[in-house]
Amino acid sequence: MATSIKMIQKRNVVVLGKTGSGKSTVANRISASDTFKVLKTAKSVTSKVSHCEVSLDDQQSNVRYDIKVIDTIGLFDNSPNTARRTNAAIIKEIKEYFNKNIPEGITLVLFVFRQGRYTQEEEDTFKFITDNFKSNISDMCALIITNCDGEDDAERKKIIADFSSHAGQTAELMGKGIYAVGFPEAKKMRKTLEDDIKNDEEILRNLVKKSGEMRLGKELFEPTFWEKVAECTIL
Ligand SMILES: Nc1nc2c(ncn2[C@@H]2O[C@H](COP(=O)(O)OP(=O)(O)OP(=O)(O)O)[C@@H](O)[C@H]2O)c(=O)[nH]1
Ligand SMILES: [Mg+2]
Repeated sequence: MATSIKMIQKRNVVVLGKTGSGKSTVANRISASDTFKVLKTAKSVTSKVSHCEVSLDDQQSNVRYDIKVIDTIGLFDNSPNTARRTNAAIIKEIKEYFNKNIPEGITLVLFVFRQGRYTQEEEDTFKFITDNFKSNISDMCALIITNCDGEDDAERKKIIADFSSHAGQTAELMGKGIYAVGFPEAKKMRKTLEDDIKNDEEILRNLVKKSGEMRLGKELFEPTFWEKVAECTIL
C-alpha cells in the first residue's frame, strides 16, 4: 500500500558552538547517522562545514519532515594541532556555505554547550555569540547542554537554572528553550542509558520539527540586517 504521508515540511537546522562542545554528536543524533566525524578525545575535529539530508515521518500528523542538518567548525579553536582560524574567518566560511548549499535558509539554530565549569572562555564565547546573533533571531534559537549523561531530571533542571543565572543574556536569546542532554559513546554506554539517549534524541528532533517556516540565510550573520528588519512588522 502506498504511504499515507500527506504533507511534506522542510526544516533546516544549523549547529553552532565552541570546539569540542558536541556539535557533530548532536548533528549525528538528529539525523540518526554517522555523517559527521567525532573523535574519541575532546580535540578539535571538524574542519569544514558540511550537511546531510534526512527524512523523518511523523505518522500521527501524516507529515514527512525533510531535514537538512548543518554541522559547523568550532568557534574558539585553540588546538595546537590544527591551523587556527579566527571566529570571523569561521563565520565567513559558514556564510559562504549557506550561500552555496542552503540558499533557502535555515529554520533553527542550535547552540551547543558542554556542561562543566563556566570559565572566562565560555563567557567570551557567549559574548561573541550574542554580539553576532542579535536578539531578533531569538525565536529560532535553542541551547543544547551536552554531557549530561547520568544526570537525573532534577540535576538537569539545576544545570539549566545554573546556566541561566551565569549567562542570563545568552539564556534570553534562546527563545526555543534550553535542554540538557547526554550522548555518551556507545562503548561507554550502560544498557540502562539507552532509553535516556533515545529520549534526548526525540527532544532534539521535536525541536527541529516544531521550528517554524521562517527562514533565514546569510543574513543571519549580518548584524546590520537585524537593524533593518527591526523596523519590519512581519518579523
Ligand atoms: N559522554 C558524553 N560525551 C560526549 C557528549 N557529546 C559529545 N561527547 C564527546 O565529546 C567529544 C567531542 O564531540 P564532538 O561532537 O566531536 O564535538 P564538536 O563540537 O563537533 O567538536 P569540533 O568539531 O572540534 O568543533 C567526542 O569525544 C564525543 O564523543 C555527551 O553528551 N556525553
Ligand atoms: Mg565537530
